[in-house]
Amino acid sequence: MLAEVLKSDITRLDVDAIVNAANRSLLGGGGVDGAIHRAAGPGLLEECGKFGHCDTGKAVITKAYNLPCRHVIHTPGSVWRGGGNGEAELLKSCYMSCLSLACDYELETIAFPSISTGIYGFPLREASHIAVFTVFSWNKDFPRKVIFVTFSEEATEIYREVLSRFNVR
Ligand code: AR6
Repeated sequence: MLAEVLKSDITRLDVDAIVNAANRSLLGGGGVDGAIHRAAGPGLLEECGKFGHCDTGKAVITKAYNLPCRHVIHTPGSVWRGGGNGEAELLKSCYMSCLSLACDYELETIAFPSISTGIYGFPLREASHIAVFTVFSWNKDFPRKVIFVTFSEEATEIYREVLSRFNVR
């Protein structure tokens, strides 16, 4: 698996799929979800509405409308409630569900934001370990490359440090 950390607004990336840190209604919100819906335009909301909802830890795939990427994979992340309520397992499940869709659709490159670490309050360091470990445990043919998209200096440093332990070439 090829993997890199990129500090960027995920809506600007021209990749096969970007992941949206959504909520179970799939009807948009703040954070990266709001940015993705704003940049994609109303077609995305209309398509999301057809799913009804999506459980925490699962994922759905849509078209990308006005975004430069080809698909958007929407996954409702786990809400942090202190750590003893299955939050880590659910966050891992988010990454697995997205990777599984990328595999089904034979997507080469997928970009993840740091799911659950904004409004949902998941501690960044623990979330980055789950993200990187889950991606490197994935051993199917697709995706071939994962981009961990960070939005702050702190997240960028943490992800680079965690990734450097796996990316020994
Ligand atoms: N590009 C890349 N990363 C971003 C961007 C962006 N444009 N904007 C924010 N981030 P959050 P959550 C980072 O709050 O915690 C929404 O209302 C941000 O710095 O977007 O999973 C949904 O509808 C943080 O590290 O998602 C849900 O209700 C990470 O993305 C709820 O928020 C995730 O922060 C989901 O909360």
